[in-house]
Amino acid sequence: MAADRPLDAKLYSIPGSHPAMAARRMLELKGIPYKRVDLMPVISRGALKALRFPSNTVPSLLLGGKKITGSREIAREIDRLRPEPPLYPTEPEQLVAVEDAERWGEEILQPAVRRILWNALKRDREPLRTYAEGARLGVPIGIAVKTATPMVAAAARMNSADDGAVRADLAALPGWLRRIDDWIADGVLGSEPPNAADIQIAASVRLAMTLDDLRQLIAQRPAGEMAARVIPDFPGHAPPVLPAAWLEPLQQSSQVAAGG
Ligand SMILES: N[C@@H](CCC(=O)N[C@@H](CS)C(=O)NCC(=O)O)C(=O)O
Repeated sequence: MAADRPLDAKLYSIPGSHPAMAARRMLELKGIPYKRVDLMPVISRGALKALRFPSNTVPSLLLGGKKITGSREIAREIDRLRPEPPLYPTEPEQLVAVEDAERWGEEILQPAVRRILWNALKRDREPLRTYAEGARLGVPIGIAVKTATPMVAAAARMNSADDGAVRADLAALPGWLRRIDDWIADGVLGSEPPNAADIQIAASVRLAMTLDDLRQLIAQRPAGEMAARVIPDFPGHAPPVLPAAWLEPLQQSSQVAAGG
């Protein structure tokens, strides 16, 4: 039976990468053993290009001899090769809802959380070492952090993590969290075992919760609880560093949600 065929998997990741964490959880959920290769941000692009993956971002996965790039593409290929437990519902209306939520998670939430993190790391690169916990980067992490300033600047620039964009992301975050809470209430998200949209969205919410600036404002609501359940451990911890004024919309919305 195809489901029982041993699968050879090698996952290319970057420390702190939330879509790579999503791919890890999917592989774990399906019981597919994998080898993880940790790459340094920015440098990863050249490495993945040289390895001839379809694109130069992580997650990239070598699975059963096939090269796949992208968290949504990986979800589909893993589900095709290992159907149980399913990552997508079979009922057509539910499938559309889960695929819509998954796409939104990848296209809207995921890049926003990436921008927020790089903006925070640009202000203080010291927490980088915590995101690299357990990673094998080929250089001692102390040296990597000490020499990280140009890499962080390049990553922030490549991801458009400028102040204007990140302030706008933080202003939009309350609405995005409400949308996730609503999906949970409607049963689109929050299934057990998690579906592809749960994992895609949980990875971003969980990464946001590694920032002290955001964790308390997210953790108590359904979106935060779902993220912690789907991804119990996400290495990384960034002390407060974002301007207080940028966090006001989120603070106000969490007071409203708490009835304060
Ligand atoms: N939307 C893509 C995200 C790909 C992506 O931007 N990954 C980041 C890490 S979170 C990356 O590879 N960054 C390295 C770079 O752009 O140099 C997915 O879900 O797979």
